[in-house]
Amino acid sequence: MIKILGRTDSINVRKILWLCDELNLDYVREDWGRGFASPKQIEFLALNPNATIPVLIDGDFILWQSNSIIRYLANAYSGEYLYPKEPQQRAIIDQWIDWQGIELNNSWTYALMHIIRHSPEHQDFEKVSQSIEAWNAMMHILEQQLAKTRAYVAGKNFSLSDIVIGLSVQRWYLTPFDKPDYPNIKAYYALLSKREAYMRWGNNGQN
Ligand SMILES: N[C@@H](CCC(=O)N[C@@H](CS)C(=O)NCC(=O)O)C(=O)O
Repeated sequence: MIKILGRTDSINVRKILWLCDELNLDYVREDWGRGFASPKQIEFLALNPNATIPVLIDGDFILWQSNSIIRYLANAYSGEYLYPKEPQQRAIIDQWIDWQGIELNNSWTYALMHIIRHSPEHQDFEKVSQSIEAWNAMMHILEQQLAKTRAYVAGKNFSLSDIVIGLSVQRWYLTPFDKPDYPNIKAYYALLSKREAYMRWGNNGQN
């Protein structure tokens, strides 16, 4: 049985929950992280020395890093339609998954911590506006990509990259600041919203 450690209001946990629904996988989940059991406990650190959620436990196999976990689940549980083995198709999907985890995620951190989390360590207004500018610039890159595909991030088919980017689009819409009008992102959001699992874990009001 697959076990997922992490609270459901975490964007990185929801990547895994969404994928499990797409793959019809059964799992059990335990609440860990902010507001629940602390990932700094020794018991948790033995599973993930970073003290972050999510962690996946599959039998005696333990894995952390949300984007690695979704790749593993797609590989292990008949997810080839979401993560094709053909090298170039896979590389493009990986490119966008890594872009989400590195570039996009880094752009929003300061703004999110200020606007949504009200973090006392993120009160420098200059840095907030730089973060917003960087975040919108990243979303412009996504807008241009979606203008080319006219469907999903990596092409005409829904893939693993849409899980990480779809949740990120939801975060961008839900965080209040001035945003450019990006019609292709809007259409993408509407397209993803036709999926039951996105409505459950993505477009569900959670930032
Ligand atoms: N790159 C990591 C980031 C993990 C991460 O930062 N998780 C956040 C929640 S989204 C966390 O553990 N926060 C601390 C907490 O909830 O106690 C991943 O994708 O798994």
